[in-house]
Amino acid sequence: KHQTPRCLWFTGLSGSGKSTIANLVEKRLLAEGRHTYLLDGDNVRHGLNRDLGFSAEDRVENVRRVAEVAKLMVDAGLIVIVSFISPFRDERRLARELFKEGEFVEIFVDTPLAECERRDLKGLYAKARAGLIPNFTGIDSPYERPEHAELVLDTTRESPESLAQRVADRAL
Ligand code: GGZ
Repeated sequence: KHQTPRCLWFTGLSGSGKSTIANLVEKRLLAEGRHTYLLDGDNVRHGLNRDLGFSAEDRVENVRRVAEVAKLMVDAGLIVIVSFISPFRDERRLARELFKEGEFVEIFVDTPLAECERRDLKGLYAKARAGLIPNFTGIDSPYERPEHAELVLDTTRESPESLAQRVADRAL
């Protein structure tokens, strides 16, 4: 089936819903016969980037490598879905600059910190508040909100399914 290669780049806090929505987008695109690949912490931080932690420097390198891999996959014709906190504006700009006009779609999963912390699905915020996880994004490491995202998703007002449908529509 014909497809326009793209990079769907999710950014947002830990627990904002990036992975949930990204996985639903992939399902939706696969159901339409598209060829996709999902890059996220599970398949990247345990392999290619297992030498990297969560210092500002390591996050920048994490995101730089992910962007380069995404670029290769887009060149190979895939719709690449990228799901990392990617907290710094500069590194997201550098990622965008690797791609042709229109290929890079920045998707800000704009769940407020208070809501991520209230949900705390993995108990990480509680640990971070207790000082057990240093450099935790939103607690003692910054998250720079995107200013030019193509899509801003409000998970407090819309279901993951309907948000995923809106993202998938950008790639269909
Ligand atoms: C933020 C951390 C940290 C720290 C471990 N800060 O909710 P999760 O668990 O599954 O997603 C978070 C993930 C973030 O990794 P990324 O590669 O997306 O980050 S970045 O783009 O900034 O490089 C969280 C877990 O790793 N985690 N320690 N200190 N999140």
